[in-house]
Amino acid sequence: MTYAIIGLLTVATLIYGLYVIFPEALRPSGQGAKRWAYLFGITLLLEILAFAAAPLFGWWMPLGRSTYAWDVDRLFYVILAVTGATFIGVAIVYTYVLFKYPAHQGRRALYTHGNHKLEMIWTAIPGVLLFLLAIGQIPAWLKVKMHAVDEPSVAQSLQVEVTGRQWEWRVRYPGPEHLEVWKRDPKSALTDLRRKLTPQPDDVRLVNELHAVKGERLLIHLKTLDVIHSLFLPQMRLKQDALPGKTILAWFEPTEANCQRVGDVWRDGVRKDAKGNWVWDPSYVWEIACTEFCGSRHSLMRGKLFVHETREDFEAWLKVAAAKQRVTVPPTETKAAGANGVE
Ligand SMILES: [Cu+2]
Repeated sequence: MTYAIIGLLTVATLIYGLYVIFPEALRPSGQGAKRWAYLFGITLLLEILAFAAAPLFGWWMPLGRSTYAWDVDRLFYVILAVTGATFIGVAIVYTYVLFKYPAHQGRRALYTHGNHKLEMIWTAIPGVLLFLLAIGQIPAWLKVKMHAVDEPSVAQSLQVEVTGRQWEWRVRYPGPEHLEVWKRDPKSALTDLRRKLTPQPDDVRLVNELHAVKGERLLIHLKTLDVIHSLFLPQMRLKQDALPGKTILAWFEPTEANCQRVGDVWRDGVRKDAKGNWVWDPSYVWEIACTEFCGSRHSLMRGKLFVHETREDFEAWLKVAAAKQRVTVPPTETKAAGANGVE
């Protein structure tokens, strides 16, 4: 099916390319030739079929797994309906006109250039549609972009700093003791939020790995060290640009977990089945991507999102991660391993 569609698209592109290079070759040879009407009609039909079949082949967005996912999706579907209906309507009229009025000796085309009434109509209709969409998106925007940053809500949230650089995501969590301080003194969590999570010696640092807790808000202080990057968590429906010189606060709250502890590592790509057992499911591998073309290795700028089932599981992971980064390799061992490549 994929190959069939790619093949058809290639043929269509080739035909169009030939027409551009040799316009005479495809021009209707006689009176009343309708080949263009057929070409555009068939193309439209194939497009509608491909659109209808896409979800069956999994060519669609991943399911949303955050509290505001549906607000974003609803907006997407409304805009898709408006633009889709417009596209199909225009294409049908276009094909009909090609079919009804092919080249005919002695018939003159109708010129509408400078027709005020027509121009008013085709300016007013998109204007009204865009205005309605602009108003309709406000609730979703407010929900995603405006955060309640009062003391009780921040004390119950996790905070993390995510820094984009060419070409990786650097992630910094407060250490386990730091989290204990937040529990004892909720005000300090708010202070840390306002100070954009000032770096501390016991911070836990990771690369291309983001951890969150199911049912808990994760507040992200998003930065970049060099150019503009864009943090994209498809399953969370979070997409936020990182701008040089700015720390931008973003957030999401996952509604499902996707990782499980196995010894001292956490395995992602798992979900809980009806009986409460973890089962492997590739659709639960949740990628972090950069969606701003940021240089030659932009496509390698990807990571993984781990959502823990409980806060306890997250804290257990944080302790393991903190212990791991404190391990230093004694110099003798380094020498024996020939790590510097001289020995
Ligand atoms: Cu990037």
